[in-house]
Amino acid sequence: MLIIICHSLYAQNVAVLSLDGTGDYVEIAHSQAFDLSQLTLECWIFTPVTMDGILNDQWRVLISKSNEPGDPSSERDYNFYAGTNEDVKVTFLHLSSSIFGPTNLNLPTPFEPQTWHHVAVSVSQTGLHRYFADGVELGQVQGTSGTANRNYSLRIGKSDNLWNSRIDEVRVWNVARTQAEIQANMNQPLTGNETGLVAYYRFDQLESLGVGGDGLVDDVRDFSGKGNHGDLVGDAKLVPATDLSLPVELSAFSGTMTQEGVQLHWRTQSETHNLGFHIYRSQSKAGEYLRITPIRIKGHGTDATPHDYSFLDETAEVGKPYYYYIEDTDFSGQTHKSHIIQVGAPTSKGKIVTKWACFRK
Ligand SMILES: [Ca+2]
Ligand SMILES: [Ca+2]
Repeated sequence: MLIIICHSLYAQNVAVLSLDGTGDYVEIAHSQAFDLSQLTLECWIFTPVTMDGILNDQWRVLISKSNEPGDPSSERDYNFYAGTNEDVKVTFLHLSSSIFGPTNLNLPTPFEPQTWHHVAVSVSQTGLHRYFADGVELGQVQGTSGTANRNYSLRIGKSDNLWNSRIDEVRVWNVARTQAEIQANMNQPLTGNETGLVAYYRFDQLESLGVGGDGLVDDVRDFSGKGNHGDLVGDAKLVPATDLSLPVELSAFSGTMTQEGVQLHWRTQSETHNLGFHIYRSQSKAGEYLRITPIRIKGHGTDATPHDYSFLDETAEVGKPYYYYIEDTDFSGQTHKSHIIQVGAPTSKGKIVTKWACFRK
């Protein structure tokens, strides 16, 4: 039986970068390490809840290396965007580049506002663009080959528009990473010694590293060891990874099909005013989801220590695929949904495969 339990970054994560969309970003001086002929850009994003401060058809930049907005011609080594629609769902990922050519790909399922997701784009030496969302490849687009060679700063959260939400674990690589490589470490911190890593920002604490010449404790360390430290600009700040105004931080959610039904397990990293949980199930990812818990599974109120929970879905039939999410309710009655996991049907060899999804709610 194959069971993969996804442990999110939460276990080690202290803080994340928070940007309000009105002049906040992180500035990293140009370095030759950023003159790339192939690359991978990746980060975790907490999808925005409003459209405030957003220009240019709701394309929001996550990581950029380009000239200033308003300069006569748009010179972009590589700008990685998340695209949103009017519902403030993230619907596509986009790389705008004067070097590698602009490409974008749609998400099959848009990201809901105020949910954490991992996003990545890679460009190979031949200009092949690959996009990934939560470790799943969205597709490939052929661009052009070339080498980024301008001296513009690398910026997190700013180019011709600004990201107005949280972002974490920003990584820049000088290689086109594969899906397997992205999946292997998207949910855990890097050591910093990984081959091809040229910049890595954890945003867990501010330091005084002399960046920007301001002498302030407003610098973010580059954990790649390449010395590409960054400087906070504007109101950019670090906020606790736990401060998301949600009652529960879920660090694992998995399901296993057994002869007795589907055994669900989840772990909370901390809870705040948490009344408890209901489980919803569907036979297709798009729904309709129906509640399967007859009574609410009691939470632990407010508690900063992890708790494990389980529920056996006895009505699930062996061999059928099922989709589940957890809904938690706080003391004020507000509810929040987790992401969806799929619990699969037996394979031809008779083994049971469990797929998982993970998140940092
Ligand atoms: Ca962090
Ligand atoms: Ca500084």
